[in-house]
Amino acid sequence: MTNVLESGFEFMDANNPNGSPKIKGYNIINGKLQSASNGETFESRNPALFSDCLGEFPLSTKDDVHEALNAARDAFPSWSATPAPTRGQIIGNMGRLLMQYKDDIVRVETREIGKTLKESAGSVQEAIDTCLFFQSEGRRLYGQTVNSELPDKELFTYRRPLGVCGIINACNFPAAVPFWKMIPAIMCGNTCVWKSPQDAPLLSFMLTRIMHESGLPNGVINLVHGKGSGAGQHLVDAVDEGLVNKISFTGSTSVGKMIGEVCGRNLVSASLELGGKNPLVIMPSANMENAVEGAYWAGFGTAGQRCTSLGNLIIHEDIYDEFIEKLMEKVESTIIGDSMVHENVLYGPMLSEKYANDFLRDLELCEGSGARKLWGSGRITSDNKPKNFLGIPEEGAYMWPHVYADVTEDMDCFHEEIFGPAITIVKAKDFEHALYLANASPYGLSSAIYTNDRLEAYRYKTGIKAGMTGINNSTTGAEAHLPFGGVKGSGNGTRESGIWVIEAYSYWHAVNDELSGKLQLAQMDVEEIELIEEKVDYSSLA
Ligand code: UN1
Repeated sequence: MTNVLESGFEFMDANNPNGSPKIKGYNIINGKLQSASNGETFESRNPALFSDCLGEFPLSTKDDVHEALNAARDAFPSWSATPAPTRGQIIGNMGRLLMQYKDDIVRVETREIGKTLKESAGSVQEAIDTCLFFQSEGRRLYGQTVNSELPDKELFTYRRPLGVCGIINACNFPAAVPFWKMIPAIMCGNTCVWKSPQDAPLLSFMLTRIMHESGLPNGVINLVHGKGSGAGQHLVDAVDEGLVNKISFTGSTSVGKMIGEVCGRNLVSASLELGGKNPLVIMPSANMENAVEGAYWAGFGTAGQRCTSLGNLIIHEDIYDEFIEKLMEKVESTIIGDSMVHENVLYGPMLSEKYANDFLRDLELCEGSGARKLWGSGRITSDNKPKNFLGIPEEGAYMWPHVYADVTEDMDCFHEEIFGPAITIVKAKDFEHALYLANASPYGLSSAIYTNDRLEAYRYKTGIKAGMTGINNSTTGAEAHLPFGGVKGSGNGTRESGIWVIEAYSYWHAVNDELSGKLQLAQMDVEEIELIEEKVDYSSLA
């Protein structure tokens, strides 16, 4: 078994277009490159160009996951005893290396999941920002000194790590989201087993290698590749076996609920960042051009594949037709294609063929709902393509942008998340109705309103049930130092990012130090102070 830093990348024979490389990828367990115990592999393919195979990766077995968990457990005592500022220094090194390799990481992200280069750069920057933020949190992992009710006694609080964390993320932000999880986890002194997203194993392999280059000791982060229903499930099952102290998951609400149940019955902490049907309200006082731009980006940027992407576009009836007309001009001229080849593309392919199939299935909710379809025709093919599609559609998994108007609350497509380029438009009678509609889906992740009425903006932010709200902004675009997460069907109330995420990866330890040399009983040995009540008439002063 080779140490991760002792070898370069292993390239395989490939018939890739333009001679792009195909690599043999490995799990990284205790700093060693490892294949699956049964030798099985899966491929990672470029969704913009299926003929481009990025590499083969281990289809990890239960034994592999257990080996990774054991490595994380063995590494825990010495990592958690490493001073937090030193852990922070290693995290700072990670940020600096990400900056150094940023261009390459960005290109791999675009090649592996098809996001535009600009958006991949955003995702990598979010990972960098996270490292830079938590670098100095290592010097601030404060506890408190607390007064005791007894003399000659001191009380303290300390943040303690939880232990071994299982990390499972979706592939749409393959640099930002795992860093949102693992950076605070290791900053607090935990160790991790990371199940990489099945559709982004190369990027995950690259990032784990960079983490080791930063000076991270072996076993602190262990990477296993594979399927959600394979390695991912084995990692969750290990909670029942007492091998995991924390699961952090970003993905669908149904899988999140299953993980929450397993963690709940074992009293194991779970961070669950799940789906959204994010509402965006447009009021008549809004700056129309700005609002159209925000709605268009929220709906179709990233091909609608963010958990914060626009779901229900809720438009006040006075501007309904005008707004839709302006929006449709943009939608109809959307530039779609492979961002590695073409410039000014708004969005590329779906993240993978699986996401393409799931999207087409979800679209049926809209198709059969009675909503008025304004635009969109499923999968893009040579015979069925929008005017600004660039390239050969059959080479990848490309979708039309879809717009459904006159959606009402009784339709399934009002309530269900559609992960892809599709928005559902709802008409609101007035502000109260718009707010009601914004709260009527089962989710509560992101939300937004365009208005120039300050009272409306205030009422929206106080009345909406959501973890995040944009005022005169789109539903997407969280920053690395603000709390990220949702309520209702969007999560279990835990947060990622900023100082708030530290709660999710540490527990509070209260320590009391009795210096008096005797047993003093709290509550019982506390000196009681008598009330001295004088018969004074204060009303005579009034
Ligand atoms: C996600 O889709 O899981 O706020 C994360 C945003 C991004 C992160 C999205 N910064 O849209």
